[in-house]
Amino acid sequence: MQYILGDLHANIRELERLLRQLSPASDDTFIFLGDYIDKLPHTAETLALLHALRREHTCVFVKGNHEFVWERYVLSQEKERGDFLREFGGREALQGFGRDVQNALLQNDFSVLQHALVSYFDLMTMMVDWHRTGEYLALHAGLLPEQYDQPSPRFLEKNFFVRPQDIPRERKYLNRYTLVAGHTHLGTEPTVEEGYINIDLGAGYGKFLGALCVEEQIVVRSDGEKFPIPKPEKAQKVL
Ligand SMILES: [Mn+2]
Repeated sequence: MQYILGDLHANIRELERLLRQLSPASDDTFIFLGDYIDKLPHTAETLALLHALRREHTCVFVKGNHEFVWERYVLSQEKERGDFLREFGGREALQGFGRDVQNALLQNDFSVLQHALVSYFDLMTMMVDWHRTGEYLALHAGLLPEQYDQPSPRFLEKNFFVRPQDIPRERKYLNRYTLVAGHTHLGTEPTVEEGYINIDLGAGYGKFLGALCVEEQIVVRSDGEKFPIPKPEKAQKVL
């Protein structure tokens, strides 16, 4: 089986609950949709679990906007990126790291942050912008209209931030693939449209984590609830 998992935001409790629901076999694949940390404080434990999972399973780590920003901030030393992290959960992410590391985010001390978050930046070296599997294109947020017919879209910053209302959700990528995205928490049940499925079930807000099972066309929520993805209605054949 292949499972596409929504935004984690360090919600290790829901990740562990969901893994218990899935009870994965060793040849199962996990495709994560990004935003691994920030908002909740369990950074180190979450990253350790992700590294453990990738040793036992094939894992695909899609990059989220939080990874995009942390990378630009710490590795490219773009100081102005710190504002986003301080506002959207970076301070919570560093709660378990002690005062010096927490201050490093206030003072743009990149070497301290790079050292503290080494397992995060290790994971980032494996990340991809998007991943195609079955009839799905897994990505963090969305495509831009001009990318819908590009076989290998090159992501821009906007791809990691785009909101559902700005996505042509009835349109399929390459006329074939439905986008599977997170990034915007729309509700505690998946949102399913012709060309767009959202599985951010709110783990970053203390709610649920969801996994779309590619083969079974079902979303499993971390509390065990299951949501079948309705098959697209076939066009009526005119006799
Ligand atoms: Mn996001």
